[in-house]
Amino acid sequence: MKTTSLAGFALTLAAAAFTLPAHATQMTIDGNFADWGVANNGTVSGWTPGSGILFTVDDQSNANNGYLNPGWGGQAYDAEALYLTWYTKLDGQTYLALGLITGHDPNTPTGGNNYGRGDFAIDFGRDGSFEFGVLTADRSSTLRQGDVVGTSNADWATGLWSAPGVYDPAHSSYVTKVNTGTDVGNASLVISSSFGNMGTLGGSHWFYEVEIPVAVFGGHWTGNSPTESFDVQWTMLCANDIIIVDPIPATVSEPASLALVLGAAGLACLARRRRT
Ligand SMILES: [Ca+2]
Ligand SMILES: [Ca+2]
Ligand SMILES: [Ca+2]
Ligand SMILES: [Ca+2]
Repeated sequence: MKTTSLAGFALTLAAAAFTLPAHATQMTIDGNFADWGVANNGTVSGWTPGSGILFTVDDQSNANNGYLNPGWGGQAYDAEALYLTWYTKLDGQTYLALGLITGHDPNTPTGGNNYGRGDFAIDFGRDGSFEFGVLTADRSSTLRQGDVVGTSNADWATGLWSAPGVYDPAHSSYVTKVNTGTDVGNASLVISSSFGNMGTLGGSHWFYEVEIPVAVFGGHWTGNSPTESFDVQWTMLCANDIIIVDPIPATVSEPASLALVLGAAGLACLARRRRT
């Protein structure tokens, strides 16, 4: 979901590296984001990760009656930043790593007007159909935190909104957590304790750090690289705010020669046009 930026309340940075380096930095899955190049130093630039990491930043606050997108809730339901990279380890296995910063307390119970944390949702082909979920909590007796689950959209719970600002839980298509599906493997997942001083808008924050062996993706990923474009998104169980990392097609499928011809400026134009 591309967030509309309203001056004075929302800070939106949407940026992506155009290529991942041949040897992207390997992450340590420990709940610490220093290895991503991210810093809670009270500045806007603290959100920006190291080179070779794809990312979206959408830091909001309680301003504007706490409107996020597509719902409300302010800082307590703010999905703030999502980071993505992949790398091949010495064991020859390639891993997809995700980093999420949110103002949503992972321990928020679901009940009354409160909604707990959701799962990471992966859409290969960027066609609105989510092929995999990475579970951030136990969802059934067999689908447990850290599991990677093969899904269709019918396997997912959905949020409270049918469109931005439209409360209609019966018709929401915003996927939130995995109810059912096929356990295809295990990710590493660590959720940090709370921290402050992230960006300039204040509030408490938490960091989710995830590493997924890409072998679980089957034909969607061959060797060191994905075979098709994909999106990763995260939200909480109400889907008040949704954050998406959207690797542009050039990142994963454009021939190197074409990328060289177009250059960074050309790719930026493609990215803008696709988002309109
Ligand atoms: Ca780390
Ligand atoms: Ca946000
Ligand atoms: Ca925020
Ligand atoms: Ca798909």
